[in-house]
Amino acid sequence: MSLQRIDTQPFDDQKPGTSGLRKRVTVFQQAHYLENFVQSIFDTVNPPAGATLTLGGDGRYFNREAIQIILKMAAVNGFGRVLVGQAGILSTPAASCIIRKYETFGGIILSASHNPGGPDGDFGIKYNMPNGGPAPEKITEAIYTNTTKITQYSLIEADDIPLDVIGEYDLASMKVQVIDAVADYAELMTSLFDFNSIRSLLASGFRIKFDAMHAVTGPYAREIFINQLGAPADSIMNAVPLEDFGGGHPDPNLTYAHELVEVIYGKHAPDFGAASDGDGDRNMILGNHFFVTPSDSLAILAANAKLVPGYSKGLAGIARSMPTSAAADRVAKALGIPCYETPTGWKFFGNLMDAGKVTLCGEESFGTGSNHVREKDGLWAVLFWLNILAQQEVADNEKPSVEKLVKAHWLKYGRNVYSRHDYEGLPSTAASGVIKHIQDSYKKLTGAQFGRYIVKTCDDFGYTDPVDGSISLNQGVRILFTDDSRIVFRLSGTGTEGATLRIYLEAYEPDASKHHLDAQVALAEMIKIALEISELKKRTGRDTPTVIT
Ligand code: G16
Repeated sequence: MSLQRIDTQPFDDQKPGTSGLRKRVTVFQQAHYLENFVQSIFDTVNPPAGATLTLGGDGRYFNREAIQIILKMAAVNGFGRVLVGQAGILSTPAASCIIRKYETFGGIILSASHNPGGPDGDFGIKYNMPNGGPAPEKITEAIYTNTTKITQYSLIEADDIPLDVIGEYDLASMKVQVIDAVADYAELMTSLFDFNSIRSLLASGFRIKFDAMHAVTGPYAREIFINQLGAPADSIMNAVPLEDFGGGHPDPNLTYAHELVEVIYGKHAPDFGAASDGDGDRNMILGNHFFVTPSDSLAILAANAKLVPGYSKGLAGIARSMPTSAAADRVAKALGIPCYETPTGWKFFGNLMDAGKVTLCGEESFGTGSNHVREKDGLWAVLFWLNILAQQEVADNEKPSVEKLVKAHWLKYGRNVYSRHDYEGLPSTAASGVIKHIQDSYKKLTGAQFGRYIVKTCDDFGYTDPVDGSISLNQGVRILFTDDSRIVFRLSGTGTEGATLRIYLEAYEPDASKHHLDAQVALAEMIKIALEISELKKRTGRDTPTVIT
C-alpha cells in the first residue's frame, strides 16, 4: 500500500445544491471529479486524528466504485475507522442513525435521492455532520470554496475492500468495518413505535402495500414489515434494490409511483399504501383510493403524536419548510407549541432539533421526520401512520381508515387545500426570467384583485436561524392573499438538467361541505392566477405541469 498525492485542477461546477452535489453519473466519472469533492470535504471538516467516518449510499450505479475511492482517501486523511454499510448501502436516515448511535465524525452519503439512476442517470454526494444531519450552508459553502482552489488530493493505493462481507478490514492504518445496513435502524424503530399493536392491526386483516421503488428501502421494509411485524410477503413491492431502480424514477409521488397508485386506486385496493424514494428519506402515504398530501401528513402526525410511545410525552415544537402548507401551524396552535417556518432543505431543521425547540419536522416534498435522527425518514413516517391507525382501531373497535382519519382532522382544523405544480426541464434562463418577472411585479401586484382573491403582500422569503443567527435570503417568491391563501414560486435546487420551476398553491377551506373536493378543482382559480402572474406560457412556452402533487 502506498500513499499517492495526485495533482489536480478545480472543476467549476461543484457547488452543492439543496442537498449535496448532484450530477450526472458521467460527470462524476470524469477523472479526479469525485476525488476533488471528497478532498474538499475532508479539508473543510478537518477530522481529528483517528476519527471514525460513517459511509454508505443508496446503491445506485457508481455507488460501489465511489465507496472504494472514498475509503482509500479517508485512510490518508486522518480517519482511523470507517463504518460502511454492507454492499455499500445505507439509507439516508439509517446513515444518520449510525452517525448518532456510534458518535462518528459525521458521514458521507452517496445519493441523488429521487433522481433516476444508472449509467445515464444521476449520482450525488453529501457530508453529514456529527449530529447526523446534512451540513449547514456555512460548511457546504466552505467545501465549495475548497473545490475552487484544489490542487492536490491524497489516497492510498490498495486492493478494494470486500464490501459484501460483514467484518473488519485493514486499509493502511485505518480499520474498515462493514456493518449490517439494517439492524441499527430497525432497532431504533422498535424503540419509537408500538410494534405489538401494529402487528395486531396487520394480523386483523388490515392490508398494506409498500413500494420500495427498487431503491434502498427494500431490505429495510422486508425486515421491519415482513420479518418483525408479520405482514404477508406481498405487502411489499419492488423491494429488490437495483442500480438503475429498474429504469424508474424513484420519487414517491402520484406521477412516478404509478405502479403503487394503480394498486391503491384499483379493484382490490389495500387499506394503506406507501412508497419511499431512492435513498429512503421521502414518503408518500395513501389510503384506499385516497392520497394524503405531505403537508396534511405532518399535521396529522403532530395532532396524534401522543398515541405513539416515542412521542407520548408531547412535542416541543414543529417545523415546516416555507412552501409546506400551514396545516401543521393550526395543530401547533391548538397544542400550544411553536411552529417554525424554515427555507426548503432538511439542513435548516438541524439547529432547531439540536436546541430542543422542535420534535417533528416536515416538508411538502414528501419529507417527514423527527429528532430521532437528523434526516427525514420515509419508513419512520409509514410506521408512525400505522401506529396511529392501530390505536384508532382500538379506540373505534372497527377497521381503521386513512381517509376517515384525514377527514376527521379537516373537520376539526379546517382544510389547507394544497397542491404543487412542477415544470421540469425548463431552460435555466427562461425559468430565472419567470422569477425575475414576478419580483419586478411586486409593486403592481400588491393590493391587486384576481376574482375573489386580493393580494395582501409579495416578498422573497428570508430566514434568520433562531439558534445561530445565520441568515438565508431569496428562498422563494411569495404572493400572499388577504384570506391567507398563497402562491409560492421557487426554483428547485436538486435537479441536474436545466431548471425546475415549482409552483406551490394553498388555500384555506374551513367549510366542511367543500372538503371532499379534489385539490385541482378547489384550487382552479389560484392555478389560473399563478399562470397569469408569472407569464409562464409566454416565457417558457409551457402551461401544463410535468408533475402535480
Ligand atoms: C432535498 C432536501 C429537501 C428538499 C428537497 C426538494 O430532498 O433534502 O429538504 O425539500 O430536496 O428540494 P428542491 O425543491 O430544491 O428540489 P431529497 O429527498 O432530494 O434529498
